Amino acid sequence: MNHRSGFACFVGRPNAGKSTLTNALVGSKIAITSSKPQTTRHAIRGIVHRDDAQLVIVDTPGLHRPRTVLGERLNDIVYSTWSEVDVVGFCVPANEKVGPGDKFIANELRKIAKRTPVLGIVTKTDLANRQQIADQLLALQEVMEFAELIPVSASAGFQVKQLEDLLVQRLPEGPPLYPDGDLTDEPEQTLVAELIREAALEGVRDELPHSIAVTVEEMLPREGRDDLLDVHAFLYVERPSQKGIILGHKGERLRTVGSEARRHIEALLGTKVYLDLHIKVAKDWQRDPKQLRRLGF
Ligand SMILES: Nc1nc2c(ncn2[C@@H]2O[C@H](COP(=O)(O)OP(=O)(O)OP(=O)(O)O)[C@@H](O)[C@H]2O)c(=O)[nH]1
Ligand SMILES: [Mg+2]
Repeated sequence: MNHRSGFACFVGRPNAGKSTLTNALVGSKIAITSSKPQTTRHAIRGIVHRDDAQLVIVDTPGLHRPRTVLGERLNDIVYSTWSEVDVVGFCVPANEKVGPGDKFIANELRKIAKRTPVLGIVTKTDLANRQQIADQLLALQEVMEFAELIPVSASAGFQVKQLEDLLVQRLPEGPPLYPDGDLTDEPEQTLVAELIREAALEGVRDELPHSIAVTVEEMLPREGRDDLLDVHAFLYVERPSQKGIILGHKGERLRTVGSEARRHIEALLGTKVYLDLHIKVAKDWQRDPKQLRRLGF
């Protein structure tokens, strides 16, 4: 049997379950997830290794109507990604109506569908009954023509393997693109910053999730110790009032965020971590190209 290798990408509205599905396929948490829209802010590659294939999944930000420069940047990432992959998965949750946002995405995808196969994926089937899932598959079929249609649940592990097979079938023949065992090509520093941002997203509402950005300034083994890593990070917000919310009463919220993030970082890196986390205000960074560049956008 010939070995296949190549790229797939998941697109869909914010919150459709793209990152959760990516993690389920890779079998490891490489992308952070949350119930807040626009959790993913860059294209994250996750790698699925099989004897007969190597499938690289590119998880992208949710496609949405942009309201800030950041929003425009996020959409640009999506457009530039799906023109470079071998197969696209269009994700729509089973428990939400197919709406104008999905129709907009379908219109965009139709432009590439001649060259690149597009699979229709109904996600989160554990949140819907059989009839709703069947109706959703029909509704999705209305918006564009798909190479395949498949319902999945990343949380329940339903049909994740089947989806993997469908994606692999669309890859060209070729040798592996990444070393055996690599689950992502994200730098450790980026993964750590994302885990901190994920912890900070927990329990915040309204505009605040969008205003949070995290940078890891330094990661160094503690001098004289080989079992402890010092991580120095900044958590950015856009306004002083937001700083107060993140800090919480006597700094209690920030401490919770820090210890939650530390737990995940220790699990990821397999070492003890001392997390030094400070809040900074970067006024309206989402709308300021100069600050966006400094934050890596
Ligand atoms: N019940 C259930 N919830 C799911 C499933 N997949 C994702 N979710 C939840 O849906 C929410 C959004 O999931 P994400 O994977 O972050 O969605 P996304 O499409 O990557 O979102 P953006 O990065 O913001 O575009 C999270 O709260 C997930 O836990 C699923 O199969 N079942
Ligand atoms: Mg995501």
